[in-house]
Amino acid sequence: MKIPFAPKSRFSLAVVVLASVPLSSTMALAQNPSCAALLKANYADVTITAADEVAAGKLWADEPAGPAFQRRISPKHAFCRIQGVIEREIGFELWLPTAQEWNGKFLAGGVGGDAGTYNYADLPRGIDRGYAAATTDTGHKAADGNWMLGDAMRLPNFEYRAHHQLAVKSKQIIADYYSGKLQHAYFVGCSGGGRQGLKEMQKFPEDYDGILVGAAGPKTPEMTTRRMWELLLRDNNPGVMSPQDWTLVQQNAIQSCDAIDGVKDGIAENPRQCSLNIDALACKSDKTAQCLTTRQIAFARRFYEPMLDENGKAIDSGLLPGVLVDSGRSRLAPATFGQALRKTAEWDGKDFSVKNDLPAIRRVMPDLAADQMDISAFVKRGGKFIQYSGWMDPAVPANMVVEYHDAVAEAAGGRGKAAEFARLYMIPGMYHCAGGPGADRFGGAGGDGTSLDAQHDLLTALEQWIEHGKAPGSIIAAKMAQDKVVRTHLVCPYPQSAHFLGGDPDVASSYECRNSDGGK
Ligand SMILES: [Ca+2]
Repeated sequence: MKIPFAPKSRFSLAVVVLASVPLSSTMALAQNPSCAALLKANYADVTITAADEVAAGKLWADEPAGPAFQRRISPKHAFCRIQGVIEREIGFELWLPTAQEWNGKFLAGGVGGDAGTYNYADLPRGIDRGYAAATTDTGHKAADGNWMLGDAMRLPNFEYRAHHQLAVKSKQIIADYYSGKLQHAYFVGCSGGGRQGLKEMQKFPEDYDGILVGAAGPKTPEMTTRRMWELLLRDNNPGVMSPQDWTLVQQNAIQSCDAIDGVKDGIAENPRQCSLNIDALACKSDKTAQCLTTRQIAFARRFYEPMLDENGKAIDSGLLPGVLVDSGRSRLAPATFGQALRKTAEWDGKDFSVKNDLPAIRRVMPDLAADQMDISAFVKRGGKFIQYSGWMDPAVPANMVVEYHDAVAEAAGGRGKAAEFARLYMIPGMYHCAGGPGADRFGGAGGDGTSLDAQHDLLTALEQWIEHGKAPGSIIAAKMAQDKVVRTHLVCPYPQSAHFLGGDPDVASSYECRNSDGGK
């Protein structure tokens, strides 16, 4: 169904008017389509609950300073804000720039964790770049801690359906609103939002031309199992390791490899070259802040080694040396194994078993995994795919991200083939999506880079690749403090990493990209 105004006839009327007025009046031609009229629009399975004109810079009150992806930013440009529901529960927002400012493109923003919220960082970013931009809560609200026990569609909506629906419905509304052809569609997201992007690329290759995802866990069932296993391991062994002890393990590992990149700065460019070296930390006599007991060493080692099931079978590749073991409590893991699997909100974790629970969750949530290696359908359409992740991410193990990239490359016929459509940037010293000692601002999900060119902003790099055939190379990431750049760093496309050449270690131009074997 079309919305109840006829943009085409309106525009032809404008052309008639144009013929009889001076040229300077043509700016008035591209009037905005009616935002309010969308309230009465009729799209199958879509309920539009609000359609409001928002003036430039007037969406939210000022937000306190913090990482861009946690802020709610008011677009600097006016737009039409649509809020609505797809099917029964898939909440969504679609923001439409003015007809004059629309760049002919669509940008969707994913949301992380257990979703239930909107991506209010990439939507304003999209509007200010001229995109029609959309986001979905994936079919439930974060305020409902027991959402997995509700409507039967919530699990498949969360796994993959909501974002496909968002893409399909948004494209229909955009086409009608502007009465114009959509040129390109992009997806950006981090963490759970990254997984949503992988899923779109794998399952609905026609939805997006460009996918930009960070900290995207392809093997989410295994990753969620690890989160649960870690959580229970800590709960069942309270106080074995203090936060200072974990930091000791981390710093000891970083020291083993820090200088390999040419500069001892506390950051390992490629932590795959590091060793855990944990036995060297054994106390000679009494426990001090600088050493660990035998029990502590055995306990800590389990977090870094591959997770084993009850039969001793390795389920993953473990955490890299130098990663600080996360002491946070996942909400998603207990909900997945309690609510989704055992259909209860009261699960205490006592009967958790890696051997049984991992296959069970694969059965109950068959589309939670986003590890399809063959993405040829996406590639054949001209699709391009940029992935990034923090080498020091404790939640989405870096090994898992790298292994997926390698598997996609292998399925495509080798690294050379994969380079035609895929890039992976592993960010030294960065934690989950952002944060950590490394430079973490480069225009991934959550906000623009320090300038809108392909070297400082990954979304621009993806646009350039798709729209102008310019393949991305190394990028320059910035470390921010109080909204000022305090350091820049060269980030190389995997499998390369940056090597220090001399000069100021806090400036990207003091580095060059090399392969791990030293070659360029
Ligand atoms: Ca270093």
